[in-house]
Amino acid sequence: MLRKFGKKLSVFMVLVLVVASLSACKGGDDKKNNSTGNEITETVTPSPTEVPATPTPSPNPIDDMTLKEVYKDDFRIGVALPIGYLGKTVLTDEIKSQFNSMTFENSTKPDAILRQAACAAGLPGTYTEPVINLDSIESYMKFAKDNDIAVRFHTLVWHSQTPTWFFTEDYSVGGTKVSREVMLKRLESYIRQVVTLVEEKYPGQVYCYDVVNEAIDPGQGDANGMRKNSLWYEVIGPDFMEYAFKYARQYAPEGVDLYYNDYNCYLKTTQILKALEPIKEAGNIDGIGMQGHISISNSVERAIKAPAVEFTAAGYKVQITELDIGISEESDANLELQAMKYRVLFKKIREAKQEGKINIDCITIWGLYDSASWRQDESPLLYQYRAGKLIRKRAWYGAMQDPSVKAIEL
Ligand code: 9MR
Repeated sequence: MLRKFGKKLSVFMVLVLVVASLSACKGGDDKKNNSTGNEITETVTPSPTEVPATPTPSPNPIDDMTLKEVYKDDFRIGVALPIGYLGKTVLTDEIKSQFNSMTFENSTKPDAILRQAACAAGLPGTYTEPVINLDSIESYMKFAKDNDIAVRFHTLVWHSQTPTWFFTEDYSVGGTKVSREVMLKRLESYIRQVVTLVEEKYPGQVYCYDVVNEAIDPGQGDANGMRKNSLWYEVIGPDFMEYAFKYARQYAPEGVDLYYNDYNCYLKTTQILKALEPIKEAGNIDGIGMQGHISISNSVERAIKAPAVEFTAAGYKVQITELDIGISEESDANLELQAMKYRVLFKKIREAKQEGKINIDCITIWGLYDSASWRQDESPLLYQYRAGKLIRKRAWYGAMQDPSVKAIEL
């Protein structure tokens, strides 16, 4: 009896020690980031050796479930896709079963839609009526429709992936910049044409637009924290964003949500809310998209949950629009830490949704598998693609709330 009790006590003591050492490692997460580029770089990462092994049971019942089922009462689950996956059933089968929202990773950005030769050749008729073309997304839109996958459109207005020739008199790269008035007309025309064409060709399929992407960068000296290294800012002025949302509201069908989308939102929450205030007052915005390019050493609470709660309190819908969680090196321990981070993130966001603290509509993973990711060196996604097979990583099990992945942050 006593021996039995002693045995129980020592198991208990071991557990206490593990928990104590885990909580002692917490807090490294908040070590400062730099905000260059779109990704968050950390100076401190948790030590992989502190991660206990968490084997997956075999067979694992989770294998027969899907992400969109697990979160069906809470939010959509999205994926960003490049052109080129259609026809590869190993990819499309998984996309169909797991996701109910998709974003084109690059194909709905202005540089993919605007047609320079036709713009230049059509002058003067095209001077304020640029030529656009959406043919490249045709088959994907059909795939999305056939499989009940709603589309979030990324992005109408951005300083990047928008050709410089779009801002010049003759649509040439080195041409003279047009006036503010002309650029406002081009902006109106671009938004009108794109939104109208999307609705005409694919009625009801796009459920939200990123109207403006990454326009706020408080480090650049603008009084309202607007990014200054942007041709939109340079040619139109800081109010280009208000006009973009005004036009988007004018042409988007009722019920289609209009989003402002940005990275590192937790480092500029106040500035984002301030810059969006007039747009909100005019009734021209519905939500804020938080990109979510983070690393295993970021705190979910600080980097994701806190700004999402604040945006919700200010009356916005919220989406995590470009989630990927990077690791510095692809070791088993790091992959496990990544799985834990995915688990904690999805868990915290779902709980906050259920408590009414975060009005979240969708979490989109920015890509399907690691080697196709823009951060491929950091293996940030839920799948690997090897020898023609799509393999679910521990990260997928974490996002699925598989109990074999610990729901703690190190
Ligand atoms: O993932 C996209 C990558 O394929 C492109 O090369 C890159 C070019 O700008 O854009 C990436 O997507 C970006 C997104 O549109 C906006 N937020 C940051 C994303 C990663 O750079």
